Amino acid sequence: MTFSKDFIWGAATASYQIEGAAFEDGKGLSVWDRFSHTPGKVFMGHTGDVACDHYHLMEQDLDMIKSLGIKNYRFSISWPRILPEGVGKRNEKGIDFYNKLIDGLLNRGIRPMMTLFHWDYPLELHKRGSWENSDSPHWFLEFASLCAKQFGDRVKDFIPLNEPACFIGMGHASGEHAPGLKLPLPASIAMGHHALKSNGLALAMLRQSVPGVHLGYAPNANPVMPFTNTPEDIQAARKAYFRVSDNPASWYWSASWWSDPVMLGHYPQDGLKLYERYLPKGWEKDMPLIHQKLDYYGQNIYHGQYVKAADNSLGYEVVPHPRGIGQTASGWPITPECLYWGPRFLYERYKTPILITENGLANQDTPSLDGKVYDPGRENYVNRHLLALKKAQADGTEIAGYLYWSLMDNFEWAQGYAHRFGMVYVDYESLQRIPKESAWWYKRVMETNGENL
Ligand code: GCO
Repeated sequence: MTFSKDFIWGAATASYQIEGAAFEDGKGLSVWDRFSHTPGKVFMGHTGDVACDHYHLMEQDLDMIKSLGIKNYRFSISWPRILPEGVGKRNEKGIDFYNKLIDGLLNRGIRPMMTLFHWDYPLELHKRGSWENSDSPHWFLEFASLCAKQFGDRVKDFIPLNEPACFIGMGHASGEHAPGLKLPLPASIAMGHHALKSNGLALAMLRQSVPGVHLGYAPNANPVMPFTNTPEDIQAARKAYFRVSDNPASWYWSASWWSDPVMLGHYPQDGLKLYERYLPKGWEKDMPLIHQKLDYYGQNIYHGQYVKAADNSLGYEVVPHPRGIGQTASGWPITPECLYWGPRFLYERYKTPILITENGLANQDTPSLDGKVYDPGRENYVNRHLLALKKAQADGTEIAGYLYWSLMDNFEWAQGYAHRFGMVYVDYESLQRIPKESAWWYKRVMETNGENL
């Protein structure tokens, strides 16, 4: 068995990471605009003010996407670009920008896959309490409805939320990301619930108002993988993957907390035991709304951790990575089997085709004297991860597709421009784009539907 005929091959980006034009054409501010301008928050004081300047270079980028053979392109909407204050008055120039992007994609035969929210939360709504405010799901619904109305005639793939674990946890609990808050548990857990409710409201609305829509989700949680293929180790890994952490400082790193409510209609039992008391009053009545049918269940997967069965209270123990394991330029271990076990365990639990909404690596890329950018490390990484995904499919896991993160080098959040995740190299001074050698290799993979792997 191989990848399905209608396998979704493509690449992904996010608005704040590539667009630039942060203060132009009526765009409102996001929490990232403020955070990146706060001294000490982002590597070397980098900001997304210009980023890849995709806002101005969009036509050229569209031609590039086409030339790279990318048929499915996942991008996100900057909420304050189209609703400068988050709700209320809309910004026509922002809406025009996305209309041109969508039309440009469709004219070139590329399917637009729209993430509604990839972290650039409107600063005005942040001031009103952001996700903690019980009105916030309705603010999100207003934004999502505007997107459905303006773009839903042409866009048929919507992913309302990207990685709630990160924008709630890293944004509002650990404070490493915008808006940089370190809130106590009751606040951050309530925020998480409101984010899930926002997701539910948006999904239900999109299902109703966009004919022929496909709906997804893009959470993240590093897969846990069995050290050996014994049933005991496999069960230990499954258990560890879906366990909710009892460490209050890292409660949000959990596959099940963010996905069981959406996919199964309830919070995981172990999580409720620990954190139910922090959920907002009346949370139970939101569960039917939070529980929505998805057409594909997305996951952003970059690396995983091995465990083996153990005779302790958890039933498993972490197996350290082998000495000298390959690492990406961001220090992440290279563990290709994460694209086997992650999808397999998620499919078993949620019974919905798996879309890899992000996978990729940061690499030390720099143009050579001949002007080309050689990145065999990226080819090796993607090749190995795709083989693992192919094996998962062969073993019965339904895989909807694979989107490489990222189309081009971009603003890597708190790491600024230090990490290059792109298939296309970006010179941030001249804004020149150079497809890396891996991009041409990936083009062949997509053309042959992975047959050449
Ligand atoms: C994500 C992030 C991306 C990152 C990528 C690499 O969805 O994880 O949203 O924006 O750039 O994951 O860290």
